Amino acid sequence: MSRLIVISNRVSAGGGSAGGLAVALTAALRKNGGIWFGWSGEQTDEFTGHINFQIEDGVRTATIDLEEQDIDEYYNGYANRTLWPLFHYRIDLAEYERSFAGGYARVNERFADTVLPLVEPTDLIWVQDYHMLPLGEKLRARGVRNRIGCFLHIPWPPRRLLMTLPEARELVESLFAYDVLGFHTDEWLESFVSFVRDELGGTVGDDNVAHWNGRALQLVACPVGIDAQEFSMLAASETAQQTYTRVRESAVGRTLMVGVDRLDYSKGLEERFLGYERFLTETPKARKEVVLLQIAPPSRGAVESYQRIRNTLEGLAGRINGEHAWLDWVPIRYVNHGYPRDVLAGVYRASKIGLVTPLRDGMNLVAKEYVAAQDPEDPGVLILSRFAGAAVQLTDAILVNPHSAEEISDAMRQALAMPLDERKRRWQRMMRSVQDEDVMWWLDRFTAALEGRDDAPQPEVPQNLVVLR
Ligand code: GDG
Repeated sequence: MSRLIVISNRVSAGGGSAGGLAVALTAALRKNGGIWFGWSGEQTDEFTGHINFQIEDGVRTATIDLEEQDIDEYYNGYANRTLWPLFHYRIDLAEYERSFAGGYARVNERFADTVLPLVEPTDLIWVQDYHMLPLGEKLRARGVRNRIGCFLHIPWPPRRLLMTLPEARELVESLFAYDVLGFHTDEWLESFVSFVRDELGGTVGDDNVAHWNGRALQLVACPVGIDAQEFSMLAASETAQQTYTRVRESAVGRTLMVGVDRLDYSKGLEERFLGYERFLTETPKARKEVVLLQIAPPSRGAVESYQRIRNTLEGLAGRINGEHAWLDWVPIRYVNHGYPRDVLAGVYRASKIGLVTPLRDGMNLVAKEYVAAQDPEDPGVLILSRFAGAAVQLTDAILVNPHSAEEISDAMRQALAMPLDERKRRWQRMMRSVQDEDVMWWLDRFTAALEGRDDAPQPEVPQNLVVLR
């Protein structure tokens, strides 16, 4: 394979504490050579285009600093106050400001200008996510003729929602500068197709190639996975085992339910707490037999909607605990900081119920990590939102509508009562999917499409997927 130039908002080369995605991209870059390019996360008084090169875990990284105005308008602005809410179907939270759109365009130009001298003619360029959607177009405008692909890690919104964005049309048109555009699921891909057909007047064939204005864009649905093997090993590590024992002991014989999510309104935490409250009210018998541990490291604290969700959750956890706690039992343990991955693996394994109930999620890797960390002889039950991309693959989870407190409450009762043989049967099927369609599988499929190879491994389609489509 040719050298890869990976471009993403932030660069996180390395294994260890980095997520599966970073591990996979690091592995690909180490194998094929190349560069991982992005924002350093640092602020500078004046943007100079200075690139800081480093070697991290055998991978060459190149980062740039951004000005305060860039960070406000591009990162906190267009990326996280406009596109993130809109693409998660939350037009009530989306803010449409021309200054944000301007900052987004400017930073993408800056990325294009600085990465340009690093690109060699045979390199494959792979842009990651919603921060950099117009980058392909900016690179083409600078004469880049390489194969360029883009993978979107979040959902693609339905056409009518996207139409609320003042720059919707030009944003979608700019995507035709890419050779390949990847989504996690067919649902997101179909929403994109609907926009191309009905708003741009383009065409999309059975081969999923979109045509518009003389350009051809290959669309692929390619669900990201985790490094399942690594995660199962983490779950067997000493730290994980110590954590397992500690967490189990602290639950004193009660069933532990766990949620691990960035503190984000898309993750459905408020609705999850309300579903749990409903369960506590409706199930007095089971009440003191369970504990909910919610780990929610804060993110994007500079954005007001994130400050609001944090306050709401604190209030809600306080109310539920105040109302239902007993002398020796507190129903919700709500933790606002992050833990190393091996600790998380131990927590997942100690929890007989995994709660992954986003209102909308491109994929959701926590669901897959929970499955990979289970004890095959006594696996836990995954309660999963129908609106996470992961629900297409993990059909043996208890699938719920996260907006319905009743469904969440019912699912909790069903999970608590589930016999061991059913838990094993469901887990084995989910584990097979997590292992077979892991992060390297995703990487191979996307890069095969980017290279224009037609030997890309195809997804295994479970029988019941037909219904979901
Ligand atoms: C986006 C899309 C898509 C969480 N808490 C801690 C911690 N985490 C790790 C998890 C997991 C990752 O963060 C979160 O990944 P998700 O997939 O659940 O969600 P997003 O961050 O929203 O990611 C999503 C993903 O991109 C990939 O394409 O699946 O749909 O929204 O790996 O374990 N990690 C550590 N400590 C924590 O406390 N170390």
